[in-house]
Formats: sequence, C-alpha cells, structure tokens
Amino acid sequence: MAPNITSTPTGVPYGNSILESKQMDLNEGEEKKPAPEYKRQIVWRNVLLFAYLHFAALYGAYLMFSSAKILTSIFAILMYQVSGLGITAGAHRLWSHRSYQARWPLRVLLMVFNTLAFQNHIFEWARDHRVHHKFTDTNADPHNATRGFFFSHVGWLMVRKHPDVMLKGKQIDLSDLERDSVVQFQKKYYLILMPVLCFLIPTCIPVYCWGETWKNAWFVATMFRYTLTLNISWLVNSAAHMWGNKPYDKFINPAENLSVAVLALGEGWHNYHHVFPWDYKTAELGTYSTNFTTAFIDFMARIGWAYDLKTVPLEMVKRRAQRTGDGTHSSAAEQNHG
Ligand code: ST9
Ligand code: ZN
Ligand code: ZN
Repeated sequence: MAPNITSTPTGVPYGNSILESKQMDLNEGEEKKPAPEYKRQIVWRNVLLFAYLHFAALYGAYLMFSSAKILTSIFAILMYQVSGLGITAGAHRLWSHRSYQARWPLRVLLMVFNTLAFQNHIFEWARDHRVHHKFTDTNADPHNATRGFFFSHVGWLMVRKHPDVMLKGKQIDLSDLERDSVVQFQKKYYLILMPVLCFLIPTCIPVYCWGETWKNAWFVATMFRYTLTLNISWLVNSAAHMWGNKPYDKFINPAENLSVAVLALGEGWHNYHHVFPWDYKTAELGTYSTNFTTAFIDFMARIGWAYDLKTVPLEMVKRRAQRTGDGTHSSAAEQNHG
C-alpha cells in the first residue's frame, strides 16, 4: 500500500457519487426554458482526419510486422503506455477528479505525457469529463452512450456538441484548473507543444537513435501509436458503458470491463468509478496487473511526488453494493452465506 492514503468519502471536490451529482443538479434548479432544438451537424474536417489516421494506423500495423525495426515497435508500445499515463494519472485521476495531490515535478511530467497523447489540452479534457460525470448518458454528456457505440466511441468528435453540453456544462466549477499554472501553461502553448510532442519527436527518435526509415517511424511510432491510444481511451466511453457487471450500481450504464481495464491501464472498472469517482484507484481493488496507473501513482507516492491519495472505506463500498448492486459483488456471496 502506498503511503498517505486517506479514506475520504465526503467533502471531496469533483468526486460526488453520480446519485449525489444528479441530486445536486436538481437542487440547483433545472432549466425552465425549452431546450434548444438539436440538429446533428457533421464536422467533415474531423471525419477526414480520423479516416486518414485510421488508414495510416492500419498501414503502420502492417509495417510493424514487415519492415519496421523491433526497437521501433517496442518504442511505439512504450509511448502508448507513457502517453496513456498522461491521460489516466494526469487528465483523469489528478486534474478531473483531484483524487490525489501532485507536487510540481509530477504535474509537469504528467502534462508532458498528456501532451504526447493529444486528446485536447487538460482544461478541455477535464471540463468534458466533469460534465460526463455530472450528466452521464444524457444529452448534456459529451459522449452520451445512449446514442450508441459509434457515437460514444468516436462519433462525438465528428459532430458539433449538443447544446445541452454547453448549457449544463456552465454549471461545472473549473476554478481549480484556472488556478493551476501547469494546466494554464499547457493550454496557452498547446498548438506548439502538441505537434512537437505528439508527432515530431516520436517520429524523429527512431530515425536518429536507431536508424529507422522516416516512413516506418511516421506510420508505426506516430500514427499507429497515437490511434491505438485514442481507441483504447475511447473504449472506456463506449464498451465500458455497455458491457460488464454492475456490482456497485445496477441502475447506471457504466460497467466493470476487464479487457478495457487491462488495455486502458486500469480505467475499465467503470461501474465502481462512476459510483466512487474520488477514489484514486478508479477501482475497488488496487491490483497492479489490471491497474497500471495505480502502480504508477503508488510509486510516485513512495518518492513523495504524490500525496493525499483518496480512497473509499470497504464498509461503505459493501453497503452500497448491497443496496444498489447487481449481486456480483464479493460481499453478496458473504451475505447469502449468512
Ligand atoms: C479525444 C478525447 O480523443 C478523448 C477523450 C476520452 C475520454 C475518456 C474518458 C474515460 C475515463 C478515463 C479513461 C482514460 C483511458 C486512457 C487510456 C490510455 C491508454 N462544458 O468543443 P467545442 C463550450 S480528442 C462547458 O469547440 P463544438 C465552450 O465555451 C482527439 N462548456 O464545441 C467552448 O469554447 P472554448 C483529438 C463547453 O463547436 C464552446 O462550447 N482532438 C463544453 O460543438 C465550443 O466548444 C480532436 O479530434 C463543456 N463540456 O465542436 C478535436 N464543451 O473551448 C475534436 C464546449 O473556447 N474536437 N463548451 O471554451 C472538436 O473538433 C470539437 O470539440 C467538436 C465539437 C467538433 C467535437
Ligand atoms: Zn472519471
Ligand atoms: Zn464514464
């Protein structure tokens, strides 16, 4: 266990359970005006860019098994993990949920890793993600999974947002992100930092460090690696909102999905995460093999760069599982055996 772990069930910003969130929403008073009419508006520039990206990634996968050097493939996989941590440990667990605190060297490191992943700057990512938690699977959720697998996976990035996203998104408090100098620095220089870190450097390293061809470096280390990381992240919004058990709350779509958890460095335990979003493990158990991000944060806590790791008392988890779970939680078996 990492040091500095606190069980903080209440009073944690951006960590309300979804039921509490929905309640807060009602308390704040719903819009009385009729919602503006929604018409789907396709953004063809994004459609074309994503089409290119996916064809280029498929070609990259082919080159991996034909002409690329083994070091280039290892480098691509390593970059998926490193950039993935920029999303999971950075944009998600630190900046969206504040499920732990990070000293400045870790915040800078995670900002660099995050820029490598190019999933928009941290401020925009965290804004969309907080809106996703507060209005899960409604029109105000940017990747509303009730609109189908394709929409929640990638379609939402190819159309203009539903007006409810902007309207209800205004209720979200982002003042902590506005005060965070690392987040603001990345936002200000994103259009310079992102192309350099996501595309230029990962293409140059294989060429200059081990004599890879420009073609292999571009298609394997950059196109394949970037598209793989994107699709794995998107699976959390699509697959983990559709398939899996619901031990903690059977009334919501997010589910426990082992395959997504392994691929997404621990982010597939999505039923737990939507019920207890302030837990730095985004899962009940901190098993490292299915939660690489927890291992990373625990290591950072050991060297003193991460602290105030928040989690949930076991009794609270059990009580919730017994009250709203689908019966697949381990405590359900205990209960049945008296
Ligand atoms: C990408 C993101 O891929 C992926 C996110 C994945 C999330 C996963 C989460 C799951 C949990 C964690 C798991 C991690 C697993 C990782 C594993 C790794 C191994 N609230 O957006 P605009 C307002 S990105 C409040 O332009 P349009 C705001 O005023 C890929 N207000 O809307 C805003 O202006 P500004 C690369 C909001 O015009 C204005 O509206 N990037 C909110 O409808 C306009 O906003 C791309 O492909 C809100 N939530 O355009 C870019 N949102 O920003 C794709 C907006 O100035 N994006 N407002 O304040 C776009 O091109 C556009 O956003 C659009 C919508 C076309 C989609
Ligand atoms: Zn979350
Ligand atoms: Zn979700």
